[in-house]
Amino acid sequence: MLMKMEIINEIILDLNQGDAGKIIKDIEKAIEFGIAPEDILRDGLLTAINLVGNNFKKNEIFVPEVLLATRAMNAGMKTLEPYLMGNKKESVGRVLIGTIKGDLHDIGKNLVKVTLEREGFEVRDLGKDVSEEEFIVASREFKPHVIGISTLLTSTMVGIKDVIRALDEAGIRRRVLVMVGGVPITERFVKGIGADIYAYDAGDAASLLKLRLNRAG
Ligand code: B1M
Repeated sequence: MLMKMEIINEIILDLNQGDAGKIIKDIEKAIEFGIAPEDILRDGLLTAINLVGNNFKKNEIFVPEVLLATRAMNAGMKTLEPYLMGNKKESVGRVLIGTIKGDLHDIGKNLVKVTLEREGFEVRDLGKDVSEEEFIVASREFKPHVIGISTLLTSTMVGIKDVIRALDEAGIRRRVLVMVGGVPITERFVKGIGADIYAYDAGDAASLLKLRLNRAG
């Protein structure tokens, strides 16, 4: 038990120090030790990035440190991804996902993507800073059942409304569900802009989509 906590604490430390090389080794060590990938994600990576977020808010660290931590987070997620994926199931629906125009935060969106894939969704990821035109072009090609939009900044929230308007004008809106998530998002905001689903986190996104698309777990 002590050993498990020691390895998890090492992972938290690696992320706080922005040590991408060491975090890969420590995650592999944790897997070898038999720690569940879900625990490594929740107790290690997510705990650590939340600590980084709090320190950033308190001005105890600044953008360069957050960027290093992000690099370590991405390296950690990449290492963990194959273990989180498990056995790929048959597609239960297509989801087009992206972070809204002007917003460069993508860790949460990436986590939603991995979680949905793990639950059997086919996901096309448009990345970050995605414009309404990019959502339209990709929707025409990929024909998603759901369009997922992420934002972490209050200043970019309004852009989601522009995507919904553009989808409407392109005649796509009535064929898709629009799911929105990210730190500043609320149920009320989602209703107000005419989106369909507010998902609090990645797990919530997967269960709500299964419910709405009527796909059994
Ligand atoms: Co920035 N940043 N950042 N940042 N950053 C926040 C968001 C902030 C809250 C920090 C703070 O002040 N406490 C603040 C926003 C304040 C606000 O708007 N009210 C902020 C700011 C101000 C900024 C800059 C403006 C800073 C500056 O330049 N002065 C700048 C903006 C750049 C831009 O986007 N144009 C900036 C830059 C950056 C970095 C580039 C350094 C880096 C991002 C790197 C990257 O993502 N590739 C960064 C980071 C890492 C953060 C914090 C510390 C961590 C975010 C994160 O990854 N969390 C963040 C502080 C915080 O959130 N507490 C902060 C972990 C992730 C797993 O959680 O993304 O919340 P999260 O995702 C969750 C849920 O929200 C949900 O599920 C996920 C988990 O299950 N979810 C969805 C997310 N998307 C979803 C979509 C869905 C469903 C659920 O469906 C489609």
